[in-house]
Order: sequence, then structure tokens, then C-alpha cells
Amino acid sequence: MSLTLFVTGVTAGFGRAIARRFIADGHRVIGVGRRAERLAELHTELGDNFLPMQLDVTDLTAVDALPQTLPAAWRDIDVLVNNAGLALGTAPAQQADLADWDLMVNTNISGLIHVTRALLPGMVARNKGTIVNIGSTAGRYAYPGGNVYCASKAFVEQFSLCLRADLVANNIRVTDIMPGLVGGTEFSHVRFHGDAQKADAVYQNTKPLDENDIAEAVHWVVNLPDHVNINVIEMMPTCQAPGPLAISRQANNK
Ligand code: NDP
Ligand code: 8X3
Repeated sequence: MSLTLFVTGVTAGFGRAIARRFIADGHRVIGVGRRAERLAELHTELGDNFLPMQLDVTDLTAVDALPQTLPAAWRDIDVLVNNAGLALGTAPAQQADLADWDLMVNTNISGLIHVTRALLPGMVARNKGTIVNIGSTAGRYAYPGGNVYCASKAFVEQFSLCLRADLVANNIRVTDIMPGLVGGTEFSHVRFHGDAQKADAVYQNTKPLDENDIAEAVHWVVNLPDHVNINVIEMMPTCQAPGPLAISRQANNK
């Protein structure tokens, strides 16, 4: 059976790999991103099973209007993948740029919940659907400079679990996939505002996950039998593990 997916953040990284993975299986993907030229390239590559949609998920008016603005033949969404998101900066909280904080909240939280709220009534009416939210290990394991990014991904985990609580009688599945270190995407370039040296240093001497590992996890979750819901997947490369809690050792500690 061919599925219709709505995938945010399809112009790079995980979202693009997810679109490719599902279209290779004969499914249809509505792909959302801000960069028109990337969307056009993907359309050329993937053909008419790919519907490019230039949309900024922080434009909440446009997002809220989705049920009316989607082409009629593409309105019955089977799978929503809330993937669009970003980290900005690693400054400690007392020095962080408030504009960075606001954009992370507006994208990772407000964008995600508005897209969900726009598409959910259709799923409920059809008594069918799967929502995959892309969280992060950052939502569980605090690290210096993670502040609002980590908190936004903690939101994604609890929102996902609460969606399940609301939807338990509606045959709608919800999964939060929380990857750790993933290389090969634009994530760190965005986080360090285009500083390639800082971005590359994140992955130096590691073998991180890549975007296809995440696409494979999404594919697995979606293709399980309807009665199986995976609540959360926390995935890391083998070279990464949760670390010790921070302890400040200073002679004058009180
Ligand atoms: P990339 O930066 O490679 O891709 C992010 C995608 O999101 C792009 O397609 C971008 O497209 C889109 N996007 C960003 N802001 C908006 C917006 N306002 N409206 C619409 N689309 C938007 O990142 P990744 O693929 O690595 O990350 C994808 C998700 O996974 C994010 O939520 C990230 O937080 C999360 N994650 C990433 C990890 C990693 O290590 N890479 C690990 C764990 C989680 P455009 O610029 O064209 O709008
Ligand atoms: C991305 C993983 O550890 O860089 O969500 O925050 S991390």
C-alpha cells in the first residue's frame, strides 16, 4: 500500500534521506523546507511522488492553514515526520544570544506543535496515522552550552508521549526518535553559523551515525504492523555513550 508522508526539513540531512528512503519504496512524500532551489533539485531527482512545499515552519499562519492549502490529492497524510529543527550556538546561558534561543523555540517547539495540530484532525477522522518526531539525546543528557536546544528536545520527548496519551483510542502511533552524534548533515554548520572548522571538529576522530541510519529507523517504525507503537528510540554511534555528571572541584567550594 502506498503511503503519503509529510516530512519537514527535507532540503538536507535526515529529512532528505527519509524522503529518498520512502520514495524508493513507492510511497509519496510532501517535502517541506525553506530553500526553493534545494526543493526543485529534489523534485527533479525524485519525480512526481515528491511534492515540494516551500514553507517556513515558524510561519505559524501558513502552517495552521495547511489542511486547506495542501492540494486535494495530497491531503490524506498517513505519516507525519516532524524533522525540521536546529541548534544555534554553544554559549553558556548567561552569554547566549536571545535571538538564537527564540529561533530554536520557534522552530523546534512552536513549528513542530503547529504542524502536528494542523495535520492531526485529518488522521483522527481517518482513524489512522503515524507521527515520528525527531528529538535528540540532547533532550535527555544535558551538556554545557546545550541549554535551550537541549530543553527544546526534552519538550519533543514529553510532547510525543502526551500525544500517545491523547490518541490511544484513535489508532494513531507516535514515536520520538532521539539520535546522538550524527555526521554528514548541515546541523553543526548551522549551529556554528557557518564556521566549518568548528563544525568539523565535532566529528573529528569519531565514526558518527549518518542520515541514512536515521532514515532507516524511521522506515522501521513506520513499517511495523499497525498494532505496534515504538514510544522512543534513543540511538548513538558505538563511539558515543552517556558520560559522567559534571563536578566542579575547587579548593574554595562551599
Ligand atoms: P540539517 O541542518 O542538515 O537539516 C535541517 C533541515 O531542517 C533542513 O532541511 C532545513 O531546511 C530544515 N529547516 C530548518 N528550519 C526550518 C524552518 N523554519 N522551516 C522549514 N524547514 C526548516 O540537520 P539534520 O538533518 O542533522 O537534523 C534534522 C533534525 O534532527 C533536527 O531537528 C535536529 O535537531 C535533529 N537532530 C540532529 C542531530 C545531528 O547530530 N545531526 C542529532 C539529533 C537530532 P531549510 O534550511 O531549507 O529550511
Ligand atoms: C544533536 C545531538 O549532542 O549535538 O541533537 O546535541 S547533540
